[in-house]
Amino acid sequence: MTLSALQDIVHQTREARRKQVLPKLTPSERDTLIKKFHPDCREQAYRPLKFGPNKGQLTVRELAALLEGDSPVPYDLPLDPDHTVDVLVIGGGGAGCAAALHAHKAGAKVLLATKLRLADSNSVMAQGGMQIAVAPDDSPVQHFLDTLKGGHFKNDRQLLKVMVEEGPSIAQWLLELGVLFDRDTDGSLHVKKGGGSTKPRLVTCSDYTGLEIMRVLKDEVLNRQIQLLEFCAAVELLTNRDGVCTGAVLRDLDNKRFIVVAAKAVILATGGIGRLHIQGFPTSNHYGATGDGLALAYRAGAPLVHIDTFQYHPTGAVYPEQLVGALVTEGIRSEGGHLVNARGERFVNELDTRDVVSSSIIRECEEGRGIRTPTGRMGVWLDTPLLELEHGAGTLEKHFPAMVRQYERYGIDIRKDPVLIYPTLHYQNGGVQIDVNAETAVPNLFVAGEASGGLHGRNRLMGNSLLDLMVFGKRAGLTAAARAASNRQGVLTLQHLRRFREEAKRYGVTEQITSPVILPAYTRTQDS
Ligand code: MEZ
Repeated sequence: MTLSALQDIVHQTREARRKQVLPKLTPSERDTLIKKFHPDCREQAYRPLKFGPNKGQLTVRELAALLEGDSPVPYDLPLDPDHTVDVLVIGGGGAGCAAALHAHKAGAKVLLATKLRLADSNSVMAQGGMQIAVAPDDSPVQHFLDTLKGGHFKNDRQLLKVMVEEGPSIAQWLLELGVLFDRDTDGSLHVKKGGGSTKPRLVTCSDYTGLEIMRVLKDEVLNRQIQLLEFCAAVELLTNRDGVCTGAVLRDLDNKRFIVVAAKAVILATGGIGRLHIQGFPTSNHYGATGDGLALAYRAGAPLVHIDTFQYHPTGAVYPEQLVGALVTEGIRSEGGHLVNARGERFVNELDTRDVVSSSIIRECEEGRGIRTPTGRMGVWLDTPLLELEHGAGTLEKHFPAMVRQYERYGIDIRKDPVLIYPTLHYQNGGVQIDVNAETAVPNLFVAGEASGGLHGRNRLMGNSLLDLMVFGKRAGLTAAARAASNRQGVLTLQHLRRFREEAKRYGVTEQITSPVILPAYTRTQDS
């Protein structure tokens, strides 16, 4: 059957579906669904870590290999610093920029190193908004409760309290810097409702919220002339003899040489892990999302949390082939878009939490109610034309201009035809354990943004990531600057690496990958 013949069922069933009210799943139905169909629950995808701070804990095989991998840095590398700074920020996305800006404003000498270009990150690709309790009938307490429920009550409550309480001041900061959030006709910030939330709480910039925020933050980093090293990937941390972080070794990707940075505090803001393609999943993440900071922190002795849970965003594009894995924002479902199976039926409350919605889509496909794409993948429909019917012609162009264009390039008009989607690897729910100031168990080593863990529990709510990285980027930047002001530069050693290598040997781990991997294998040329 042609794609357009398959699409007919969506058009034919639209009117009837509009009237339908879907019953809510009970907590036990939700649990059963997740256990049966969520990729986190596939036992064969996991193995225990053989050594290191999380020894014995289960994680996916791809992450286990990364964490147990060996450093590319030789133990006898001369450690004469090429740069000496107060605060070294590693990562040029939202968390890295926020950290660098706040540390710099507090008076620290800051170096921001990033393995691609400034702003090449998942932050720039965030589409559907940022959760902040700014609406008059909303509150940080309500935001706290929604997030806790969404995270299956496994969230670190101290981190969560800080995030929701500081949200409104972050919105104010971004507005002052010049971020153009969407407004209602009375001038107040427009808010949208995301999955798992009881109130509309997403502040947005159409469907390119992250791009707009990063436009401003990137500009700010450049305008303040913060020292910047692009195409320099962090490959190892440096510590003193007591295990305190004292700097990092970078790899200059252009000149293929190591760069040694001495720093009184280091902030890892290296983002996510999607490009490890856990369980073979396509990803919505940018090419640099290879979990580098996790490996570095682990080798230096920092424990990770929630390393067995990942977020598969329900609506990744699954057709056309060029878009496979790309994010189709939850904003479409926030505005009423239906998920529809091959029989023309809705099968889940589209605004349930992502783990529930993704599990339902996988169930439909595994139980024979999915649609085979022309390139042989499975998916279900997202009824985008419904938004034109519900909210008026022009809605998609007005609220989702990026998506309209993204599909137009491949001859698909989402105003007229539904699109095929399937869950895509989107986010690591866990990461390096931090305290409320974003500091890890390794003194003077901070982690902010997606590389950190605990805040989101076992399932992040839409829009909480952009807020997370602003709040903890700021806290990391300010605390690191204060630490730098009161500390001397510590000696640079690779002793933690020697210990790590000895431990690997003791536990018989000899077949190690080189870690971090820096870029996915399919992007590497022979000489890189
Ligand atoms: O926070 C997210 O992951 C997000 C806003 C994604 C989206 O669907 O747009």
